[in-house]
Amino acid sequence: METTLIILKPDAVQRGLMGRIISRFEDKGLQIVGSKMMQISQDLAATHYEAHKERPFYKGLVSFMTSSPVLVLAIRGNDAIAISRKMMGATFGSKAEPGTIRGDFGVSNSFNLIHGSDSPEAAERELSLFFKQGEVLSFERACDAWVYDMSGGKPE
Ligand code: IDP
Ligand code: MG
Repeated sequence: METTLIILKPDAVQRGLMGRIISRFEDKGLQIVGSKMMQISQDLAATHYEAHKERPFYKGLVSFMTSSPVLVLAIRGNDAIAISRKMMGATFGSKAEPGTIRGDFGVSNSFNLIHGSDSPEAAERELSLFFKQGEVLSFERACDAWVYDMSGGKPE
Protein backbone atom coordinates (compact mmCIF):
# COMPACT_ATOMS: atom_id res chain seq x y z
CA MET A 1 0.00 0.00 0.00
CA GLU A 2 1.22 3.48 -0.88
CA THR A 3 0.34 6.76 0.79
CA THR A 4 0.49 9.97 -1.21
CA LEU A 5 0.35 13.66 -0.30
CA ILE A 6 -2.43 15.58 -2.00
CA ILE A 7 -3.01 19.31 -1.61
CA LEU A 8 -6.27 20.94 -2.66
CA LYS A 9 -4.79 24.29 -3.63
CA PRO A 10 -6.21 27.74 -2.70
CA ASP A 11 -8.31 27.90 -5.89
CA ALA A 12 -10.00 24.56 -5.09
CA VAL A 13 -10.86 25.73 -1.56
CA GLN A 14 -12.03 29.19 -2.66
CA ARG A 15 -14.16 27.76 -5.46
CA GLY A 16 -15.92 25.31 -3.15
CA LEU A 17 -14.59 22.23 -4.94
CA MET A 18 -13.15 20.37 -1.93
CA GLY A 19 -16.09 18.00 -1.50
CA ARG A 20 -16.33 17.07 -5.16
CA ILE A 21 -12.59 16.43 -5.44
CA ILE A 22 -12.47 14.34 -2.25
CA SER A 23 -15.47 12.35 -3.52
CA ARG A 24 -13.53 11.36 -6.62
CA PHE A 25 -10.80 9.77 -4.51
CA GLU A 26 -13.33 8.06 -2.24
CA ASP A 27 -15.38 6.87 -5.22
CA LYS A 28 -12.24 5.33 -6.70
CA GLY A 29 -11.76 3.27 -3.53
CA LEU A 30 -8.76 5.17 -2.21
CA GLN A 31 -8.70 5.80 1.55
CA ILE A 32 -8.35 9.23 3.16
CA VAL A 33 -5.94 8.65 6.06
CA GLY A 34 -4.99 12.24 6.92
CA SER A 35 -6.57 15.64 6.48
CA LYS A 36 -5.89 19.20 7.60
CA MET A 37 -6.77 22.69 6.50
CA MET A 38 -3.95 25.17 6.80
CA GLN A 39 -2.51 28.34 5.35
CA ILE A 40 0.90 27.35 4.02
CA SER A 41 3.79 29.53 5.23
CA GLN A 42 6.38 31.02 2.85
CA ASP A 43 9.01 28.68 4.31
CA LEU A 44 6.92 25.55 3.86
CA ALA A 45 5.92 26.48 0.29
CA ALA A 46 9.57 27.20 -0.56
CA THR A 47 10.70 23.85 0.86
CA HIS A 48 7.87 21.92 -0.76
CA TYR A 49 8.60 23.40 -4.20
CA GLU A 50 12.41 23.72 -3.84
CA ALA A 51 12.97 21.58 -6.96
CA HIS A 52 11.37 24.40 -8.98
CA LYS A 53 13.43 27.21 -7.42
CA GLU A 54 15.10 28.26 -10.67
CA ARG A 55 11.94 28.10 -12.79
CA PRO A 56 10.33 31.33 -14.03
CA PHE A 57 6.99 30.42 -12.42
CA TYR A 58 8.46 29.69 -8.96
CA LYS A 59 7.78 33.08 -7.35
CA GLY A 60 4.20 33.15 -8.56
CA LEU A 61 3.72 29.54 -7.45
CA VAL A 62 4.87 30.25 -3.88
CA SER A 63 2.74 33.38 -3.77
CA PHE A 64 -0.33 31.44 -5.04
CA MET A 65 0.15 28.53 -2.63
CA THR A 66 0.44 30.87 0.40
CA SER A 67 -2.37 33.25 -0.65
CA SER A 68 -5.30 31.45 1.00
CA PRO A 69 -5.95 28.19 2.91
CA VAL A 70 -5.44 24.76 1.39
CA LEU A 71 -6.69 21.31 2.33
CA VAL A 72 -3.87 18.79 2.78
CA LEU A 73 -4.74 15.10 2.45
CA ALA A 74 -2.92 11.82 2.91
CA ILE A 75 -4.45 9.25 0.57
CA ARG A 76 -3.73 5.52 0.65
CA GLY A 77 -4.21 2.57 -1.66
CA ASN A 78 -2.45 0.10 -3.91
CA ASP A 79 -0.52 2.23 -6.41
CA ALA A 80 -2.08 5.36 -4.87
CA ILE A 81 0.66 7.68 -6.19
CA ALA A 82 0.26 6.84 -9.88
CA ILE A 83 -3.52 6.48 -9.65
CA SER A 84 -3.84 9.92 -8.03
CA ARG A 85 -1.58 11.55 -10.62
CA LYS A 86 -3.71 10.04 -13.38
CA MET A 87 -6.90 11.29 -11.72
CA MET A 88 -5.38 14.80 -11.43
CA GLY A 89 -4.56 15.00 -15.14
CA ALA A 90 -1.89 17.00 -16.95
CA THR A 91 -0.32 19.97 -15.13
CA PHE A 92 -2.05 22.65 -17.20
CA GLY A 93 -5.81 22.97 -16.90
CA SER A 94 -5.88 24.00 -20.54
CA LYS A 95 -4.32 20.68 -21.58
CA ALA A 96 -5.71 18.23 -19.01
CA GLU A 97 -8.11 15.63 -20.41
CA PRO A 98 -11.82 15.68 -19.60
CA GLY A 99 -12.50 13.14 -16.87
CA THR A 100 -9.52 14.30 -14.85
CA ILE A 101 -9.77 16.74 -11.93
CA ARG A 102 -7.76 19.45 -13.67
CA GLY A 103 -9.51 18.72 -16.96
CA ASP A 104 -13.02 18.94 -15.53
CA PHE A 105 -12.71 21.80 -13.05
CA GLY A 106 -10.21 24.32 -14.43
CA VAL A 107 -8.77 26.09 -17.44
CA SER A 108 -5.77 27.86 -15.88
CA ASN A 109 -2.18 26.66 -16.13
CA SER A 110 -1.02 28.00 -12.76
CA PHE A 111 -4.30 27.79 -10.78
CA ASN A 112 -4.55 24.06 -11.36
CA LEU A 113 -6.44 23.03 -8.21
CA ILE A 114 -4.40 20.13 -6.90
CA HIS A 115 -0.94 18.87 -6.02
CA GLY A 116 -0.01 15.18 -5.82
CA SER A 117 3.33 13.53 -5.01
CA ASP A 118 4.97 12.17 -8.15
CA SER A 119 7.06 9.28 -6.72
CA PRO A 120 7.37 7.19 -3.55
CA GLU A 121 10.41 9.30 -2.51
CA ALA A 122 8.49 12.55 -3.05
CA ALA A 123 5.48 11.16 -1.16
CA GLU A 124 7.60 10.25 1.86
CA ARG A 125 9.30 13.65 1.87
CA GLU A 126 6.09 15.63 1.36
CA LEU A 127 4.03 13.67 3.90
CA SER A 128 6.65 14.43 6.55
CA LEU A 129 6.63 18.13 5.60
CA PHE A 130 2.88 18.49 6.09
CA PHE A 131 1.96 15.89 8.73
CA LYS A 132 3.42 15.32 12.18
CA GLN A 133 3.98 11.85 13.64
CA GLY A 134 0.59 10.29 14.37
CA GLU A 135 -1.45 12.56 12.07
CA VAL A 136 -1.52 10.03 9.24
CA LEU A 137 -3.74 7.22 10.49
CA SER A 138 -4.01 3.48 9.91
CA PHE A 139 -7.45 1.96 10.11
CA GLU A 140 -9.48 -0.71 8.36
CA ARG A 141 -12.59 0.18 6.43
CA ALA A 142 -15.60 -2.12 6.44
CA CYS A 143 -15.65 -1.89 2.62
CA ASP A 144 -11.99 -2.87 2.12
CA ALA A 145 -12.90 -6.52 1.50
CA TRP A 146 -15.01 -5.35 -1.47
CA VAL A 147 -12.66 -2.65 -2.76
CA TYR A 148 -9.82 -5.17 -3.18
CA ASP A 149 -9.79 -8.84 -4.11
CA MET A 150 -8.10 -10.39 -1.07
CA SER A 151 -8.47 -14.02 -2.17
CA GLY A 152 -4.75 -14.29 -2.92
CA GLY A 153 -3.83 -13.04 0.56
CA LYS A 154 -2.91 -9.55 -0.60
CA PRO A 155 -4.94 -6.73 -2.12
CA GLU A 156 -5.41 -7.13 -5.88
P1 IDP B 1 2.62 19.02 -11.28
O1 IDP B 1 1.88 19.82 -10.23
O2 IDP B 1 1.67 18.51 -12.33
O3 IDP B 1 3.51 17.95 -10.71
P2 IDP B 1 5.04 20.58 -11.79
O4 IDP B 1 5.74 20.64 -13.10
O5 IDP B 1 5.68 19.81 -10.68
O6 IDP B 1 3.54 20.07 -12.07
O7 IDP B 1 4.82 22.09 -11.33
C1 IDP B 1 4.41 22.39 -10.02
C2 IDP B 1 3.33 23.46 -10.07
O8 IDP B 1 3.88 24.66 -10.58
C3 IDP B 1 2.15 23.15 -11.01
O9 IDP B 1 1.18 22.33 -10.43
C4 IDP B 1 1.64 24.54 -11.32
O10 IDP B 1 0.84 25.04 -10.25
C5 IDP B 1 2.93 25.36 -11.36
N1 IDP B 1 3.45 25.46 -12.73
C6 IDP B 1 4.18 24.55 -13.40
N2 IDP B 1 4.52 24.98 -14.63
C7 IDP B 1 3.99 26.22 -14.73
C8 IDP B 1 4.03 27.21 -15.76
O11 IDP B 1 4.60 27.03 -16.85
N3 IDP B 1 3.36 28.37 -15.50
C9 IDP B 1 2.72 28.61 -14.33
N4 IDP B 1 2.69 27.71 -13.31
C10 IDP B 1 3.31 26.54 -13.52
MG1 MG C 1 5.29 18.09 -9.57
